[in-house]
Amino acid sequence: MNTQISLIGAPTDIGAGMRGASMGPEALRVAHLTRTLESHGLQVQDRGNLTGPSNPWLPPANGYRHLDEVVAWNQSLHAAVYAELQLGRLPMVLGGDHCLGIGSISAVARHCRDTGKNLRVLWLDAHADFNTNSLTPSGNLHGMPVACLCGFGPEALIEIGGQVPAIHAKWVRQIGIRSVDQGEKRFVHEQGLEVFDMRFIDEMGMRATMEQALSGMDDNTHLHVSFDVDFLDPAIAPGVGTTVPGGPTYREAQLCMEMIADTGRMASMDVMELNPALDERNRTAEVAVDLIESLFGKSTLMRK
Ligand SMILES: [Mn+2]
Repeated sequence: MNTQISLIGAPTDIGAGMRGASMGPEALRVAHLTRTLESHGLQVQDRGNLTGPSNPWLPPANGYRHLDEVVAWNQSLHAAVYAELQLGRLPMVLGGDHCLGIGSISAVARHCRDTGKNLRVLWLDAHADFNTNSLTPSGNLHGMPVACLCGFGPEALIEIGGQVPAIHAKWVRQIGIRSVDQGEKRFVHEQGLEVFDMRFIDEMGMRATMEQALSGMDDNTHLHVSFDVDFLDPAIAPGVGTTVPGGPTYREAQLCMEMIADTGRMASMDVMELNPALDERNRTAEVAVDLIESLFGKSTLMRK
């Protein structure tokens, strides 16, 4: 795996229904993200924070809230992630709300086109994030990034990566899903997204889930992990805007991350939706850093 990591802070809550995810990047730094990664021999460069429009906190227009501002943030993130990939580094986006997945993953997809790689996206989340402006109950764009990446959304967003759609639904594996809006559910089925929901994890276990989600990759696969912190059960991760009970436990989440690390193919990632305003003494940031550590190969098990 690439040991040259670039941290890119994207401090905004522009696509969220609650304020506070804009403080996520700093909370991850305060939880010793850099030092922790360095302790595993990784070379970390913290590129600091991107800047962009502030949150005007307006109601939706045409089913989208803050569309212009979401476009601006994602354009800037797209450029930053693409630049790091071109330098041969592993970009780690510190969100920020999950609308930023559009800029991040469209850049990864563009890099994969340049280099002839096959993209696999692991979407760890309580939500499918597959809404459109006609399906969404809220207009919050953090519920729409996967749909936008697959070509369903406003032009200004779906075109950021230079090709529409930026990715295909069949490249995506969603894990931990347990809250999907009615219309969104139908659309997920129509588009053939592969979803490993909590029912699946309950019945099959995290190990079989991850074996399936990670199957079919090879030397030419670029694996992107988009980690929405609300993937985790709120008992271990209360500091997110949209908690949904019944998520993976600490051990299940560790196993998930360790199995991703075992593939050695992760080449870019996002950490999204951490909301320090709702956290308790930064404990959710600390759990997130702990899990990121496992993503980079820290094993709790005594293995040779
Ligand atoms: Mn999400």
